[in-house]
Amino acid sequence: MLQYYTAGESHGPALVALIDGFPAGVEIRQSVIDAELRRRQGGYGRGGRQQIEADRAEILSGRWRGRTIGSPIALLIGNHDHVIERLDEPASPRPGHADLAGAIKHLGTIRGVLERASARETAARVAVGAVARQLLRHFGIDVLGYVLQIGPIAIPASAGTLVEHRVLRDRSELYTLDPNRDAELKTLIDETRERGDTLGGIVEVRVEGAPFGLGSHTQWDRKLDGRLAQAVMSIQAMKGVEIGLGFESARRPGSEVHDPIHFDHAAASTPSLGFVRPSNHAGGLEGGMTNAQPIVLRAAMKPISTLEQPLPSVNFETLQAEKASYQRSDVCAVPAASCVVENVVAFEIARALVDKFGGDSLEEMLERWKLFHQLAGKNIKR
Ligand code: EPS
Repeated sequence: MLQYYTAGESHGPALVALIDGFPAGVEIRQSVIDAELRRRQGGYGRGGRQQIEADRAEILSGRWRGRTIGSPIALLIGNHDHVIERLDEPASPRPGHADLAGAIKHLGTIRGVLERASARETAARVAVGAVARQLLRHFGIDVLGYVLQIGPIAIPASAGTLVEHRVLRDRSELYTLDPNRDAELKTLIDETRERGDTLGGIVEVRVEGAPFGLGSHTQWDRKLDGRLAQAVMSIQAMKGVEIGLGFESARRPGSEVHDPIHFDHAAASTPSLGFVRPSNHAGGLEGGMTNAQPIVLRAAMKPISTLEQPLPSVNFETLQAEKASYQRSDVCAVPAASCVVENVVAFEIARALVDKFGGDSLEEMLERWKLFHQLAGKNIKR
């Protein structure tokens, strides 16, 4: 099974990720990982920390002559702001952060919790996803994340291919699909900063090229929609995840929710095997499995909980009312979150791909991929 863990504190020496179960024979380029890490650090609205860091991932193991060898892949991202031993204990927990619940849970300190709860950890998750997508590309699977909303301003996704949308996204400082509206969003972020406040938003991720049958209908923990929701919800500051029509599907009758099934002989040799759908309200997942349509997932991010104009809290020693602690933070990290969600989704797709076509090597996976499509084609003509 493909899996990963991360370790590291926000102001410790480094973040570390360990990927296990990755097939052999996949070319892994550090430049691909570093490009994703750079993108995560960017986006208008970031705070002072990103001026200090220049994230890059060192590949410590699992690769020989540029290709994976089937052994665990260890990644190391150094922290320039390695000052943990000089940092004090914050006086009061921040509403919305892990501070209060974590310090009580561990019979410990706020510092001991916030260092690990910090969204700095998402750098390690992005690096892991950037390794996973280097496997996905061999199967023609592409993943793109972008911002749909910041605070009250929605920037809807227009029609277009993933390639077209990537060009637009990369032209926007807010990672939306409409760079012409950047000025409006930047004004919103600037005004919010002046008030000492923060902003959340909604991001969307689209996956194209996934075949039929990733995930499973047979057991709760193998359903891919469930796995995606868990993986995305676990990202710092996420408060909602929806797939396809999501919550809107609860408001419509079945006839306006479910995607009709047609057959087009001309598409029989594509991953859809000829089963075309005029709509994709299911967001590419039916019964916990991919249905060869694009996977569409949205995530809602709450505003960053470290406020320059802090909310009421309680001093942890005196138990007297006191404003929450503030050092520095981002005003809006929604663009960065779109990069994190994109890479977290990429990893879950790679994991489901290894579950279905798994083997010890890329070569073996590719053979099984081909065989599955041959057999599935034959099976429908039974
Ligand atoms: C982050 C690094 C952190 C925060 C932010 C994300 O750095 P520092 O705490 O040194 O400013 O900027 O973390 C949070 C939003 C949070 O709530 O902890 C990063 O690298 O993404």
